Amino acid sequence: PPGHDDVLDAAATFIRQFATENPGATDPRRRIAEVAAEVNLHGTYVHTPEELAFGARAAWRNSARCIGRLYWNNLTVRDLRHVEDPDDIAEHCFEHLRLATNGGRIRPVISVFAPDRPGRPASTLLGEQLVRYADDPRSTHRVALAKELGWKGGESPFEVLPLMVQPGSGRPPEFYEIPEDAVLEVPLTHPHHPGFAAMGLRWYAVPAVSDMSLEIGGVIYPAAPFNGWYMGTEIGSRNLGDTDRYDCLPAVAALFGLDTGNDRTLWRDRALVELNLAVLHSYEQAGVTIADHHSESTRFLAHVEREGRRGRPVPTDWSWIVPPLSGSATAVFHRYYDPPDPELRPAFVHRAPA
Ligand code: HEM
Ligand code: NRG
Repeated sequence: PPGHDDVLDAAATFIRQFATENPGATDPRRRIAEVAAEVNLHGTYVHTPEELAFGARAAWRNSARCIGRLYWNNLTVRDLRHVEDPDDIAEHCFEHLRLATNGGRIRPVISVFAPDRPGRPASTLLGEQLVRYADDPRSTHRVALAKELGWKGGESPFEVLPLMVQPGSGRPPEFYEIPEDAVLEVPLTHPHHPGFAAMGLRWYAVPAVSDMSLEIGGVIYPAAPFNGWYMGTEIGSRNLGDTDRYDCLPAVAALFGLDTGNDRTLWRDRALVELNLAVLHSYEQAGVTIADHHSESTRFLAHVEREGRRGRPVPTDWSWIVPPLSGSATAVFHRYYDPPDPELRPAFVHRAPA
């Protein structure tokens, strides 16, 4: 755990940044003195609600792998720092999903639960996202854990895993079935091929990442699930297309009668386009927000320009930003970016999987 000096350094840096970007904030020297007194007594300090909201938005802005950062300042921040009990955490996560789903008009939301404190680690969420499917090869460990805890399920395709909460006390995890009304899903259809629906593919509306800690000014919030909306390629290229995920390209190629006998017929490439088209079409038909990779690329470059005008760098990881379909046909491909800085804070930081 970070010592007093580390916490104080990180806190002072953050308080100064907060003051620079929020005209009308308390004099940073006074606030830093206040924080120092708190840290000397308790080894940590409490952010004001304004500091917390700014810190969460700045962490998004600093996420070098995120193409969606144009809207970093439009993040609904739920201040749930008083919530520590696993049952209550689960209930608030369900409410997070309902708020974020918003009937299909997805809203970017983060729920910030109790932070770590010296000698008192906070509760955490187990698993990559609030919503995940049991038959997704990425879920193997979590399915095993859920079954160990007594979960009966995981038999049918696209079954939603229960939410699992690891109490800070170190007691065994608890699991909670996610209520149906908290999970909006979209069955996939194709705009020109009526046979596509029979493949029985579907995906959920809200990608809510739950395996990253939010770090602000020396305070660690290990339970801070966040979401925006999907970019279609995340589902169409990676989740459904990757061979170690749902591996759907052969089935899509068969449906469209592509010659899969030879790599050079580009059947994988053509199947990817059809699958991605089906994803965008289906979400749009269902009234669920989704971005296509061309528009999202253009928006990202607008973000880079705007931040440049404000004198701020935009740390960016090219290999994550360029979409996994038609990379060179998108605007983000053709340039270099400010390098990512792993030390930069506020930030979302990956927690080791349980
Ligand atoms: C990563 C899009 C909102 C934080 C990504 C990725 C995409 C993306 C395509 C790459 C994911 C992958 O390849 O697996 C978007 C879109 C958003 C959005 C379209 C719509 C508003 C947000 C929000 C936050 C966020 C609200 C946090 C408050 C991140 C982080 C990563 C990421 C931390 C890296 C995840 C990792 O390392 O695994 N985003 N994002 N994004 N995004 Fe966003
Ligand atoms: N690729 C993952 C989700 C990662 C984050 N993507 C977002 N985040 N769009 C997947 O489930 O496909 N977000 O906060 O909107």
